[in-house]
Amino acid sequence: MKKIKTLLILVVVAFVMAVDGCRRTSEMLPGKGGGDTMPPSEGQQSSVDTTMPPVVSPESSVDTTMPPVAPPTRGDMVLIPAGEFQMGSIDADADDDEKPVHTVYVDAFYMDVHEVTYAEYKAFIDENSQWQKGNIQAKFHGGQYLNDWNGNTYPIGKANYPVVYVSWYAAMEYAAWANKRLPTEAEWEYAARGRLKGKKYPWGNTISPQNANYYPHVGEATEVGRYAPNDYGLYDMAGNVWEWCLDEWRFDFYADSPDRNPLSGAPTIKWIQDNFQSVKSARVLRGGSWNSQADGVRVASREFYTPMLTSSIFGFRCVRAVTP
Ligand SMILES: [Ca+2]
Repeated sequence: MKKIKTLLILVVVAFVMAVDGCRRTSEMLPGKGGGDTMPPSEGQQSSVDTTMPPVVSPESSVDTTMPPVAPPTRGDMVLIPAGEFQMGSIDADADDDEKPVHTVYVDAFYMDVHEVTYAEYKAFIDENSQWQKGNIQAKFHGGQYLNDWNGNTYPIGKANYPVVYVSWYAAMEYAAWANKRLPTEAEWEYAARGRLKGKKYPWGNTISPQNANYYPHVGEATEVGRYAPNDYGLYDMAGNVWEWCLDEWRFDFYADSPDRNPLSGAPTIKWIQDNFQSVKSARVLRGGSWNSQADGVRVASREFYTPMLTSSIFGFRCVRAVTP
């Protein structure tokens, strides 16, 4: 069912992109999202904080034994130690593409504690004019890139909200600029599980509006870090905005994926980093959004879209290798 549904969605997306430049994409996003709610329109501000977010060196943020006691500073990362986990799910809400559950080992990596924010993204486009709203190449977005920005100015009051309307290409370019990269799908799920074994969510098996931003409780994205982090200190791994991953989406990837550092669609991470501008195949998204029902924000839930797609529910966060 999931495969049929998603293939149909891709066909429809491709058709619309051909007909009207993909202007309607956010109105037909995943059925898991629980509705076609469009985000409220935002006012624009004339001046914003363009200060670069502080970059915390990996060496200074390796203590992951305790979760942060205060909201993280923008730019913070935490160490996700190497280890094995059971990837996928067979719980009652699991889709077929989450099976079989299989053992995966991932190397250690650093991960952004929160989704990339508007303020962080602005620092990127201020230094990289070719990725500004008026300059980005058409092939790198689906027609709504930075749709809620006024030129290079993000919506008023949204500095610490997750940036949205960013394509996979834009997320890849941002990550390279930040000396980071997007997570693999396996890294993302391993980190989201937060040392828990076999649980549905980053904190356990039940969910309430106090745990995360998911449908229909808030109706729009919230400031990053508003909800409690998981045991690694990662915020909003369930809900708020979907997060682009490196991998090419394959329905049956789990049936034959490598058991160490799996990656779909490329021989190496470096290959994707070096060739991402020529990538055409669908990319994985994880974590669900403010527009996803509870089953869509489970740690094992998988979604995918063309890398051009921009939407009010799609954002990202980055990771960095421990040893470059
Ligand atoms: Ca998220």
